[in-house]
Amino acid sequence: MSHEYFPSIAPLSWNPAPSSESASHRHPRFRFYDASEKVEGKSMHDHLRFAACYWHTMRNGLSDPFGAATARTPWDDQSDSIPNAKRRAEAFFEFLTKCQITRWCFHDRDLAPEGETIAHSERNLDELVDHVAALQKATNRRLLWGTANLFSHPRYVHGAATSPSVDVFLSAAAQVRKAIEVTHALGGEGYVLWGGREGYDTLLNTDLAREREQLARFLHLASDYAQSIGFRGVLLIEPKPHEPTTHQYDSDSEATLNFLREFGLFGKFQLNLETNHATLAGHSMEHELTVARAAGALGSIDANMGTVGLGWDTDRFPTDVALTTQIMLAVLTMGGLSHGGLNFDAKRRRASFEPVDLFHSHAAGMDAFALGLKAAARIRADGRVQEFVRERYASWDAPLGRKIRAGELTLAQCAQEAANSGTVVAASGRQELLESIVNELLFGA
Ligand code: XLS
Ligand code: NI
Ligand code: NI
Repeated sequence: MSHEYFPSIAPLSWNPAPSSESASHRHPRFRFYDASEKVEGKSMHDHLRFAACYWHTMRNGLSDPFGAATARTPWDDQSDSIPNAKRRAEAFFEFLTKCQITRWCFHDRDLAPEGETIAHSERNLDELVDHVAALQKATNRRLLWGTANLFSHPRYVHGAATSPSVDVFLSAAAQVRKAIEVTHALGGEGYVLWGGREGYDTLLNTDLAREREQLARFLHLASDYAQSIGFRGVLLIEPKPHEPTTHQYDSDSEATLNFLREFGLFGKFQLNLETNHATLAGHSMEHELTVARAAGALGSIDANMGTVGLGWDTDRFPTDVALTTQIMLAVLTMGGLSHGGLNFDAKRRRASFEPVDLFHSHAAGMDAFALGLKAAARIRADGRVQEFVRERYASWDAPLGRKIRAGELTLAQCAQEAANSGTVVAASGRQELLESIVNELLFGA
């Protein structure tokens, strides 16, 4: 890379000293993320497995439904040309390197412009894939996951796999076949399917049962294809309850896992969970993570957060330490993200439009996760919360509880035991005390 795209930005480093620079002059840096620092015997870098996404970082002009794009992107002439697409990729890999982000994610159409025909689109993509393969190698970055954009083009207006028209299903199949192939070629650790328009707006025009079957067929085809080309990465589904459709079929962890079970897909796919999708579904992120973990299906995380009071996917950078603590607690409890990562599926606010804000925003998210990781490790080392949970269920580990769990008692025998044991005494759940212990471990020191 001869040309420098962010000449005024020095590579970010860890500098824990409080800054005397005013916020308007401050250079991006990390106050809490020290890639090499060990937590529970493993480096922060290896715990957190950060990734940046190509779509928000390079392709989001920050327009909103009421106003035009504001992002300043001097490297981008806004054309659909291949040279412009290549420049963007070069700027992106410089950004990743300076920001100490080792991994990245993309949609096929973020990277290369769609052509007139499928063959033309594939040629465009191949040209860009060759280019980013060289950039990956030169900068020592890795692909966390790839995906296909099956929601922007007007042909997908009624859905992709769940379209009422076979020809749309076929277009989507062509796109996913190619996207899996290039993800494999780039050494991707995973491949994501987010059902952007796999849902409906009104049942007056929709055969729901048929559409769910179509989606299942599509997922079988994708999984079979990935196998057939020797793709060893993990296939991931990203639940979201709505937006853009009113009802999306893979609405949350539980619904998606049940969908997989119903159609013989369980075990073939894991979940990629996104905080703002969890909250749109009316859940906390820790609920979604825990449901997936209980099924052994937590694959990867799209790290962002919503905005209280705004009922849409605002994709803010995750700067809330209470949130990052809960996420890292789930990750540590699981024993780490083996093939997944923390992908910043996040965008700067429309008013943070300078190139340097790309660095500030990612650094803010990385620092929040560094703090969350350490806080989660403190909660685990302290042990009071986990001990409380263990004790709360202790009767299930005593002989009678074990027998019931093993299916050795009938309902009538349970009733007899109840009669023998007399009055039931309930114990307090102590929620507020536990919340206070967590606060003590977050902020006490
Ligand atoms: C949109 C989704 C999308 C997926 C990839 O809400 O989060 O960005 O992560 O298609
Ligand atoms: Ni996402
Ligand atoms: Ni999203």
